[in-house]
Amino acid sequence: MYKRAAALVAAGALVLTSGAQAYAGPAKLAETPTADPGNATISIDAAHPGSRLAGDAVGLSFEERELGIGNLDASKGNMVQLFRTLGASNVRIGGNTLDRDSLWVPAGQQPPNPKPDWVQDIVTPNDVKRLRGFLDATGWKAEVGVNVGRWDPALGRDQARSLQKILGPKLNAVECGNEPDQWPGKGLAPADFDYTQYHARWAACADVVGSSRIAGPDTAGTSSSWAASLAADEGKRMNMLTVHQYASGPDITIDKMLAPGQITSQLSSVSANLAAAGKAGLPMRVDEANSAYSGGIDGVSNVYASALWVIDYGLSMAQAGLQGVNIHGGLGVCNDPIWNGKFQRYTPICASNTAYELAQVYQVMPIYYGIWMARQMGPGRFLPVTVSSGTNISAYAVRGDDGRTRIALVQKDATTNAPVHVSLSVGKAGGTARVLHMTGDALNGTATTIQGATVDPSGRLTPGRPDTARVTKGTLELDVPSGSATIVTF
Ligand code: BDP
Repeated sequence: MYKRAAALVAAGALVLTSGAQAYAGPAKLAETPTADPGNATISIDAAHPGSRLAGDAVGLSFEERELGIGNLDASKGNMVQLFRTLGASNVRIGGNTLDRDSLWVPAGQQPPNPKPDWVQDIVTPNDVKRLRGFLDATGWKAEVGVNVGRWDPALGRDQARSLQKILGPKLNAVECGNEPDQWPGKGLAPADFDYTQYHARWAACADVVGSSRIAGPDTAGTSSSWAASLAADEGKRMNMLTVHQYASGPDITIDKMLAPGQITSQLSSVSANLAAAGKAGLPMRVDEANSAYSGGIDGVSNVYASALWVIDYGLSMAQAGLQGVNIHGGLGVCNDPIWNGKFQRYTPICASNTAYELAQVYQVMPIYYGIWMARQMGPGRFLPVTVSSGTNISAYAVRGDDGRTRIALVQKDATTNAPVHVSLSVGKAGGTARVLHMTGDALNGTATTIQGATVDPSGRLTPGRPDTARVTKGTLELDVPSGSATIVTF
């Protein structure tokens, strides 16, 4: 049991009045008295809307490889519907397979014969056309990478131009390479590769992109200073600052992932980048994120607990001033290695067997439901929230652009604990609220439902009828299951 809901109090303290530059570092925890276990007192300050929750705040991220092997195809399977179910957002295509494995082959040219040893995937303008069809069908927009790790000026130019020409208004930005801070370890740069050398390579890519629709640097770590340096040096040629962040490495556990300090430490580790983005006038995304790098961890990344984590993560990052986060995944058979023997435990979407993988008929993992819940909160502006509870609960409030107020409660204790009684002061005298619950059988189980419903084979999610709760004298009283997420809308 937690002495106090640190993340919650922190969430309240972190509420910002303007964009990215406002986040000044980890919030100091307010000294709220410890409340009784099993209760939470939460109040919303409806009079002081703060930072913006963008409509596309929680998006997805996939590997370049998916283009090369023909995935994200609107003419097949149920992926279009799975994207529509989440609602139009931002998808980023890149990852290790961009620079390390993928060779761009321009229209009308043949792949070299024999192929260079490193080539695992060939990507052509036809693959980008397929992506355009997919974006048109889903209403999503994309950031897509150019191979800069293995820079070839002629191919780089053709790849950048093709992305712009084919994707047109569906292209948010071109990304010049993936995780350049790790290129030496992948044989893509000399051991002494530093920011100056990286900057020269980035500039060669930016020159051929020739527009200011560039996102970067997509550094692997948030601790690298390259993002801040690039924002300062090249902010005018960019339209987004991007870094990657995984909650942890192989040592992740459910307890660690859901501990109140987890979100505060993830927030503090992007704070320098966020400040640099703000200074350069750039929006910022963590455009590749998930619970644990190296494909995630079995029993943590692929279970219900990850759905609770992602709601907290996505909303807290947005509240701190990020435009959004992109949850990374790979489109193989669920829990099987998909390439280079690598597992994708963290992927939101995967296939139940090889036949379905080839037909592009997918199922969803628990984290998908968490993304769906977070997506219900926007677009709008965050409202300050204060929380006092003896349980591990966090809360976010948003005044929607549609005029409604939405409150997300993320209760992160074991599902076997007693329900938590929440008294919610909403700053509004009366009325009826709609209440939507995401529940699971166990934090370490896979069962996840929203108002009793799961995603059906066509990719649709039709939650059961929402519960209702009355606001009486400005307060709404409700019980939330332990280990659940709730969205209250009024
Ligand atoms: C990142 C890569 C991505 C990997 C991921 C991981 O960009 O391709 O799949 O790590 O380790 O560094 O899971």
